[in-house]
Amino acid sequence: MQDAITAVINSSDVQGKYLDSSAIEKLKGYFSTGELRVRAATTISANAAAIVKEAVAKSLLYSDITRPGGNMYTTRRYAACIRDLDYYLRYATYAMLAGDPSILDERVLNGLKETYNSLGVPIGATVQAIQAIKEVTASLVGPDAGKEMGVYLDYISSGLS
Ligand SMILES: CCC1=C(C)/C(=C/C2=NC(=C\c3[nH]c(/C=C4\NC(=O)[C@H](C)[C@H]4CC)c(C)c3CCC(=O)O)/C(CCC(=O)O)=C2C)NC1=O
Repeated sequence: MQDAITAVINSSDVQGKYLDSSAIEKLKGYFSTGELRVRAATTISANAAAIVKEAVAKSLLYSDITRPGGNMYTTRRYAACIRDLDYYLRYATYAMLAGDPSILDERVLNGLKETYNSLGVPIGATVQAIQAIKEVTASLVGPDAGKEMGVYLDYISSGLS
């Protein structure tokens, strides 16, 4: 896993140089939003179950997916779906704190699309639910932190698509 600081240092190290002005700007941007990130992560973790529940209500409930024959039908599969959405929210929060998406590639997206395809989990509906999480989260943490969370929730969405 990488974060905004190691990303900047690694790329300077590869070139055998001290940090140049664009690297310094990246670090400044990261440090100046540090408090925002920590505050958003605290709010999200205190409200995670409610965020997922509201996102599911906005995107999946009362659709064919929750009826017999749908991939969320039966309590076991419904629970698996909620659990997956909770993973996406939690890992997006980690990535937002780190200011870097690499943890998403390593722990979430690796092999996920293949798993979903082999189990018949609908990717379009999953992406809709992730987009609903993005909206609900932004309304809770405010536009600046919401935008930052959006970067990582979009990263998961495009990794699945
Ligand atoms: C932390 C990283 C991580 C991820 C991301 C993860 C995902 C993941 N989701 C799974 C299943 C599943 N995922 C879903 C999800 C959904 N079905 C729908 O119709 C909805 C659109 C959607 C929710 C938004 C369902 C229903 C299953 C069970 C499918 C089945 O067994 O038939 C499985 C198969 C094994 C299992 O059932 O636990 C994995 C590995 N596991 C991990 O360890």
